[in-house]
Amino acid sequence: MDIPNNKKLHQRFPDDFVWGVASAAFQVEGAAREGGRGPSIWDAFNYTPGKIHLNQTADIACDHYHRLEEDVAMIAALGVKAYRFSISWSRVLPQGYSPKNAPSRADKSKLINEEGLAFYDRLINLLLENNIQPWVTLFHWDLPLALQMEQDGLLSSEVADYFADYAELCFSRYGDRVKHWITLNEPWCSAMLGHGMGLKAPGRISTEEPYLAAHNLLLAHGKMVKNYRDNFQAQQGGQIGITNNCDWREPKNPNAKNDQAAAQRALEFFLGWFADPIYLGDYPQSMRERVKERLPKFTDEERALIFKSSDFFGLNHYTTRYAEDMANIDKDDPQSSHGNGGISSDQDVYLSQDDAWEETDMGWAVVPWGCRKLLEWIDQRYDHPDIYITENGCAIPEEDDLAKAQNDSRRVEFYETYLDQCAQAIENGVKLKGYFAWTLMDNYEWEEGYSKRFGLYHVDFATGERNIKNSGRWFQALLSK
Ligand code: PNW
Repeated sequence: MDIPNNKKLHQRFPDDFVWGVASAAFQVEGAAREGGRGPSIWDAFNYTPGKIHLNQTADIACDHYHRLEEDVAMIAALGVKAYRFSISWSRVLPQGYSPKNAPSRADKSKLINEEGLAFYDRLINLLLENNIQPWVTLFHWDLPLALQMEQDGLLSSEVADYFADYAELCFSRYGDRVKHWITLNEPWCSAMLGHGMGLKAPGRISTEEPYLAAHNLLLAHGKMVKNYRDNFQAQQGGQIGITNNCDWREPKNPNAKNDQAAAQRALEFFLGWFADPIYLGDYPQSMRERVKERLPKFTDEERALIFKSSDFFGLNHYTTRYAEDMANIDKDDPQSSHGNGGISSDQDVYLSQDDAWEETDMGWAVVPWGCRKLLEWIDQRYDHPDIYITENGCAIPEEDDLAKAQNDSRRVEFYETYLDQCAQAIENGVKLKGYFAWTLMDNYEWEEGYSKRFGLYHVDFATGERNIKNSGRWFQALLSK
């Protein structure tokens, strides 16, 4: 195998740079109805006909629940020193409620599922024995189904308290060993794709719900962080933050003022929506002006809860698009319905891709410099926070075929070119402190089922067999320098 010379690339990152791989519970664990696990909104979405590619379910997925030792050995073999995974809330609290907050109708004898808690104990211990730091995401979209059905899920003003009590259980059980907590993964996706576009669970389509769901998620994040800081952080000595996702938006005509404004507005509607309240104290002015009464207002107490509530800036980044002011666009042009990473009529931004940009199997353009520009935008806007890229990676077509998957030079090139831009960002003064590849192994790609493969390891979903791809070997070589 031809491994490019990546020694120089590695040397451009500081010695204490955190190198990791990432996954999420629902995408890898399987064992959906084993070990006392309760259902989540994603189980229900799986079983709603027509929502998922070929109606595939995550009942088995990578069967990670039964292959823990093997999978940790695979992580260790890559040479990474950090593994980001998520806890399935309904595996540890099958009804969503903890003893602290359960309503009288809940079955009190079965609120805490010790078997589920023990699974993550084993995972954390195995990682530490292998010198790998656990980076734990508390919520990667899989809300317990009971909270959706009985409490209206993310639309309930009380949901934040359920998040906080679930998180407290995790801090108290695992915080002696877990020093890196991520409260929420990509609340933009839960709010916009789950409550705006209907693409992800719970599959709702609305122009109002996304803003309410996002508001409640920010409150949930704030309450989880407050509890950690008040009751655990001093003693346990860990860090806690949030991971947001954002694409880069490049003005289509870089010299046109209205395209520059459109790109800025698109970034504010994507990332500013969540990061501004945390770093600047309120939603972006552009959102306030355009979303008007559909955008909730923070009370003084809520504002204080959320302001400065992240110890680091977690970022998931995948792609770049051009942004143009919608006024430039002929509205009859069928292309103008192309979508704009949110509710079009709220933003008035038209998005497009360059014909010259290569696309991944997700249709996401490969634009490495967009990653650097986004890192620099964050650095400027939020006053130089410590940034961790908690996901970056790509799906490559035709990788069902093992031989093709193993020969994934396009993925190697993706990582090489994106990491080159990350190094440039560091050289330009950005405080980028870590990078997690998405993902450890091919897994359940949400509504795409098993049709999109992002892994450094190939998984045969019929047998469960795992095999390393060239990109995995490339990481091994990079990290062994
Ligand atoms: C992320 N978008 O999802 C998730 O955190 C992962 O679980 C997922 O497997 C991975 O990226 C690849 O899809 C995203 O539309 C889904 O901008 C959608 C978007 C971004 C990220």
